[in-house]
Amino acid sequence: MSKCALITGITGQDGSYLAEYLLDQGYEVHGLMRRVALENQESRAGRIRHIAARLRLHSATLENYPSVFQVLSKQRFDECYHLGAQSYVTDSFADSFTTMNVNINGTHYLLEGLRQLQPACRFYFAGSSEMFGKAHESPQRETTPFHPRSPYGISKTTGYYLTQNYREAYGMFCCSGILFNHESPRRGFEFVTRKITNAAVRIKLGLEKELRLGNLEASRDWGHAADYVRAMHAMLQQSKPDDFVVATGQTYRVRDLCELAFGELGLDYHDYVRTDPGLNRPADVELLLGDASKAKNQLGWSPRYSFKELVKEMVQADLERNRELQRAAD
Ligand code: NAP
Ligand code: G4F
Repeated sequence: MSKCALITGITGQDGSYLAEYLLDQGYEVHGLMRRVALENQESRAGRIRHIAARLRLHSATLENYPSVFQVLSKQRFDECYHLGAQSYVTDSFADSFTTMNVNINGTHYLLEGLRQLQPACRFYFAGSSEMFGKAHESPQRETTPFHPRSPYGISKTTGYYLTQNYREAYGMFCCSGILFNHESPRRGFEFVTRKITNAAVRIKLGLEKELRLGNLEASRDWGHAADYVRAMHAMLQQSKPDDFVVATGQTYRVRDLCELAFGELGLDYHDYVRTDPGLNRPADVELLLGDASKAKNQLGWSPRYSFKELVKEMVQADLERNRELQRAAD
């Protein structure tokens, strides 16, 4: 019989790649999706439109227990991938209370709902390298102490400890993936990779003149989302629940990303990128670099995409999309 999985955050970048991956593995895939007030519902859930007919979507929010409870009451799941979150660090400073509510309480509601209704369901929590924050050592691994630098980082650290506590206190199969930054052509436009690839393309096409960015010296360990969802799945196939760092082991500055993305289009980023102090965060994470040896050794996981391939794919996808928009406007 095929396995049944629930994905929270199925409309997001990772949710869409994970849904595709699980469908390919023969899973029955369910997703939790909240209602949003859009004039045109066609533009809703664009990342999963191509697979929507194969998914079972449940209307719910992570913001209250009854909403989560009603989804868990009507369907039995073998695995639950909890990806739903307010995931944008900048916004977590602007609206820390929503971030805390969705990311901490949402995780707690789901864990408690599973404990009450489906304690055998395996649980994946989307932890983050933002938990390391002002990192105490480099590279960061599973044993590196946490030092979060944003409301988002604090919320994810709390989610990590909730997940650990449900594993230790109730014997549930609960895992946290401590994932470093991962991107793709489906990345939201507010994140720095997509902001850069899209702007570089629009400058190349004569649609924009410059790109304003904040901290160009911040370094991140950037991988591809399609690689990282394989690690999430592998964690829940282990004989024992555990936590894993997922990263490429290479770090680049935002500045390096600009050079590569603009260079892909034959442009020199110095001519177009302007720094804007208004885009700096109250506290930033300066350097992230992950050591994924444990995931490599125990899960047999390693990334397939290089940083260069990732940036190239994102630039090409933005080029095609912007050209299509131009054609449609003509
Ligand atoms: P994303 O694209 O921002 O997707 C977030 C998802 O959460 C969306 O489906 C969103 O739904 C949903 N969501 C937000 N608030 C919700 C609520 N109140 N109720 C129900 N659903 C809600 O994020 P992502 O990049 O795919 O990341 C997936 C998870 O991994 C997140 O938890 C993120 O914090 C974590 N993470 C990401 C990275 C990374 O580099 N991408 C690294 C480490 C950890 P809507 O479509 O309705 O907004
Ligand atoms: O792309 P970012 O917004 O990603 P950030 O803050 O690293 O968070 C992402 O990765 C985390 C994993 O480590 C996830 F948990 C989280 O959900 C999210 O997916 O910013 C990356 C860096 C930062 O240092 C930021 O200050 O880029 C710097 N940056 C410089 N100028 C900018 C900008 N970031 C954004 N978003 N926009 C700018 O204009």
